Amino acid sequence: MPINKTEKIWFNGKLVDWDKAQTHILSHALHYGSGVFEGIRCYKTNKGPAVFRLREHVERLFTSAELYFMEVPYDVGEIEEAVKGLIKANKLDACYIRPIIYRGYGEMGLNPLKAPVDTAIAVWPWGTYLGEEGLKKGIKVMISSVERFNSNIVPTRAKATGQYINSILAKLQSLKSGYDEAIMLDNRGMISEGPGENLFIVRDKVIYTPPEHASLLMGITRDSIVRIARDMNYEVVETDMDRGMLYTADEAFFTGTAAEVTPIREVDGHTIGKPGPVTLEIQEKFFEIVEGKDQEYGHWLAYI
Ligand code: PPE
Repeated sequence: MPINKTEKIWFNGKLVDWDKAQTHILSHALHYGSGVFEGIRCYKTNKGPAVFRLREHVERLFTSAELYFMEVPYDVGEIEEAVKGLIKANKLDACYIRPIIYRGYGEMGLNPLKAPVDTAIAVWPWGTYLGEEGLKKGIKVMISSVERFNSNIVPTRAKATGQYINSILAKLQSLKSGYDEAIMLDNRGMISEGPGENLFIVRDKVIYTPPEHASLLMGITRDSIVRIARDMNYEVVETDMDRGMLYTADEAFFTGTAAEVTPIREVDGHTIGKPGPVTLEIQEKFFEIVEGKDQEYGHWLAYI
């Protein structure tokens, strides 16, 4: 998806011009994937721009850094303020937010401890991740033969740049096979998640989603949807799922910061159908909440 250029980028504590936010080609992270990042969204509300669950995202960023022994010269509060200040400086009322902490230029080789740790935050207006049409009508997915890594390979709790080559392979396989997106299985053959999304299914009005031990990233949208659905009196069950459970689901949808709530209409040629009532109800509620129209969840929004 194209990046829509804005004016400023926050880079190691300073606001720099977009085109000047550059790094050396011998940066450690470019060679070894030694960076951690977040994807956060800021929505337009009638009280101005508001960032959805900013605290939780920044905390996950620090958890990711810790898992890779990265010493971050900022704290959670400073990064939160930096995000807000940057959105203000770029005069945006809605945007995607991409903080990244990475091992920079100075050392080569697998011991990264002496390489500098650089921190940057970029913000730009970003549309629907899986297409406007996908969000409305649902997408076509395949179960990929690319297996999801497990936590004995790389920490599944971390959102590290290098970990995404696994996702990219699954995604490309699905695109080259004529699908919109992939679903990956874990090392036991149980359903894990999409390359950049968590998965939910609905059966007889009960909502199911794979558990953390299925090697998935514990999505903040996933957590939000579980809570929203329970507040709407749905039963939500975290359980291992095999592919048959997915193929025969009444409804299925992906969640994620970028993907928001995207319905799935087909898996490996099995028709799930057009977005169903539970998916649509949850999707509608999600957008009401992020757009500041539901006071009950007001504490999830950080106003600029
Ligand atoms: N699983 C993975 C592997 C993942 O990357 C994401 C977010 C999720 C689940 C959902 O997590 P959350 O956003 O906290 O609900 N993927 C981010 C990056 C996507 C990209 O293409 O880059 C995102 O949605 O921002």
